[in-house]
Amino acid sequence: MGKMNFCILFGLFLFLQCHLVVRGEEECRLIGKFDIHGFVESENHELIIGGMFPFHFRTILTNESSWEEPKSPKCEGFNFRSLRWARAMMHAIREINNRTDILPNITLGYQIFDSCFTISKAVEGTLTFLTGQNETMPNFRCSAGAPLAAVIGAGGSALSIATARILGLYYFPQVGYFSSCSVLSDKFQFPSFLRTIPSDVYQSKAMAQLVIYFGWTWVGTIAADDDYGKYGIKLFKEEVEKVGICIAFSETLPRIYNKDAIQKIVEVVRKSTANVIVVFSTDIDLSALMEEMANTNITGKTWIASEAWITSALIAKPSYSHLLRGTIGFAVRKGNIPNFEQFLHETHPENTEDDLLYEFWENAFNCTYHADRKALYTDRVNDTITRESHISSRHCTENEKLRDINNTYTDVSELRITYSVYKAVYTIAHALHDLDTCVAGDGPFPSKSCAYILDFEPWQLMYYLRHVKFQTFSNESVHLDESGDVDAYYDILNWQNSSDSIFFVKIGKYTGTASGYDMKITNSSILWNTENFLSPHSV
Ligand code: TCR
Repeated sequence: MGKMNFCILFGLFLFLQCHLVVRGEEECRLIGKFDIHGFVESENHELIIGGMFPFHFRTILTNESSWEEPKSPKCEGFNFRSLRWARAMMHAIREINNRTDILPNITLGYQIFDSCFTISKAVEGTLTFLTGQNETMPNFRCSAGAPLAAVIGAGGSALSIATARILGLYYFPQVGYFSSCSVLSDKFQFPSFLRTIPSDVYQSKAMAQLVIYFGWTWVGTIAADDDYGKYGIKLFKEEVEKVGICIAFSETLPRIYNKDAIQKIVEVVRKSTANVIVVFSTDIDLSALMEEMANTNITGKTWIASEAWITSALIAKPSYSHLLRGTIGFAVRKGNIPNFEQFLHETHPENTEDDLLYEFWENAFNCTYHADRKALYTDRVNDTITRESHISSRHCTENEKLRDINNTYTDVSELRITYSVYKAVYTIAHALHDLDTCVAGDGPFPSKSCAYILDFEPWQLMYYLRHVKFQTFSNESVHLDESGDVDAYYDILNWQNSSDSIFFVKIGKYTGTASGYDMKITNSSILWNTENFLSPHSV
């Protein structure tokens, strides 16, 4: 299947390229209008790092007519958490530019696109990176005013899989911050993909070990209908079935909202005698089910969470706490990012030209920017996103302050994916630094030569990325194995609640390597969602 996808994409890409070149000779026009939303800081920079983040939750289906020029679909549903991730990339780049020990003579810039959690948008962004926006031939040297060194992203595994097939053709470095699917370790299929989040091989095994540890032998599973959910739950099932644990039910979340399908899952959960339910999904895909579940009287279930929803504010809502307290799950390593909180608080739309920040402000403060205050913004918004209908018509004033509100964007209590983004930027910066400090006559390339920082080939940077080794401010040592993966480490968290909030308590940890694993759990710290507050029976 993988090979076939690859051929299709490659074929499509060649076709598009030919099409563009032929037309380009006469009139130099692009087919389709790809207006991509994001952040750019690329002037007066020697090198650019590309980034892709899901600033919106989805694209909107439109009734495209075949007699009109194709347009990129609009996006909707602003994702505060993802803005924090992107700001971590900008913060890391700013920090590296101020450091004298990493790339002292090079200033890095960035170009960041919105993937809208959608494969087509991510592919669009990738082509934009490679073609240099209005160039009709792949030419990443002209991407954004300075050569593009590497790309961070694309986001979820399905998006990274699609984009890695294109970038892989050029052996162009791509560093994933939360694409955790096990297939991405396959260097035959994804030769230039590396990541700073562990492969889900370890998480699926860790979940299986957790179920075995508590002696549960009858569990239900729910998975998102994407590569992440499907691969993750498949591996989990294989692991538990080896030791005779039975799967009570196995449900798939609908990709596009569908009330009937959701209600069917609710009924399956209600009727099942399994009290332990393993859920491999992102928070976004899971939210509709939890909303429906919270309206029922189902209690006494213990939910096992995959990393993508374990600390999500979208799911850890106080109004769901009767249902979800007691949840246990895995979270990737938490890290410290110096001065990041302050950097987040400096955010203000009027300090920048970035229209995404206007949209953020309107969503965060439930106010509308006056049209003539930012005419450009309004035009762009109408073209690329849909204004949220829930936003009040109250005009934004000068007085809104991020410190006055409780927003996921400024919440720095669980910097996990954010820290993974930060590490991805540092991984690239250290590799570039190593490339830059190569000594001629002692280099890794033919005749012991070196690459030149202002004019290197993507595969030359790949060499350095694969050998990178550095220490973060949290004293974590980062290096990538031959599959481009990091070692697996997870905190095991348990959801406990006070009257008006859910908090995440660390009850153990899990480390995994190719040769084995180590899991430590402190049973006495766990809060169970059962009547007698003891571990549930699920046999
Ligand atoms: N890997 C998922 C996506 C994902 C995610 C997240 C999305 C992960 N963690 C946190 C939102 C929030 C882990 C994937 O598709 O690979």
